[in-house]
Amino acid sequence: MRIAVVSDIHGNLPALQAVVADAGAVDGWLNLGDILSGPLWPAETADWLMARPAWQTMAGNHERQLLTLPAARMGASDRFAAEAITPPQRAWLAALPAELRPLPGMRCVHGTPRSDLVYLLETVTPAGLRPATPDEVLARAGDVGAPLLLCGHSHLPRDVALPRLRIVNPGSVGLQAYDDDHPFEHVAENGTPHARYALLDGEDGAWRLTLRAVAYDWEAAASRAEANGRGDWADALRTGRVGRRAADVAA
Ligand SMILES: [Mn+2]
Repeated sequence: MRIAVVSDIHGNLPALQAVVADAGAVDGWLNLGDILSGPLWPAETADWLMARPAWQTMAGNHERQLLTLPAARMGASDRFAAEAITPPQRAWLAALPAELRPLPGMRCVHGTPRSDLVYLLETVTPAGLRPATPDEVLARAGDVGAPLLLCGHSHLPRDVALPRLRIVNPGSVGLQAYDDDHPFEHVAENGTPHARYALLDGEDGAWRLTLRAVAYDWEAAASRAEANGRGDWADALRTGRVGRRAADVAA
């Protein structure tokens, strides 16, 4: 059995299509949320996913935010997506579950089992982002009830093996770097513009993981971000590193 895992697509449809082409024939797709928000192709990405009902898709914090926050309190990425999507697309988002249990022994969350805003495998400090310690990971994970936990949110591909729990973050399909100021200023950077995702091969809990990095037309995505006033996204899409900061470009 081969399962493909994606997360944090963020409206980057060409990156998603390149990932799908790279994966080839698989037995299932899991999508861990943060699907549309950003200055790229939110409506087109929604249509593409809505046409694939066999995919198991869940919501992330950005789906929750763009469905529930008043426009004045939304960040620029959520606002762009909220203004771009149609009522049927909004209804599709609203019906997405907040987590998935796609197979026995496998559980999927966006951030941690308790929060879609907390990184599971990284810790934010006043000095920036660092890998979480095993004790921090276990405290945030709680009683997972499954030996394999899949998570997203930080955009950083990781495979962390603890004594009775393996945690995999497939990385982000659509955005390889960003900056954030909660609870402290920090950046997440993968260092190259390639779309990230994961393949799981195996049966009955003995999964073999492959973390993939896929080339796509990131210049087209960066140009679109630039045209939509998001130089921070354009820099991140072209390089996988933070250049211009979100606070410096977002209205
Ligand atoms: Mn997220």
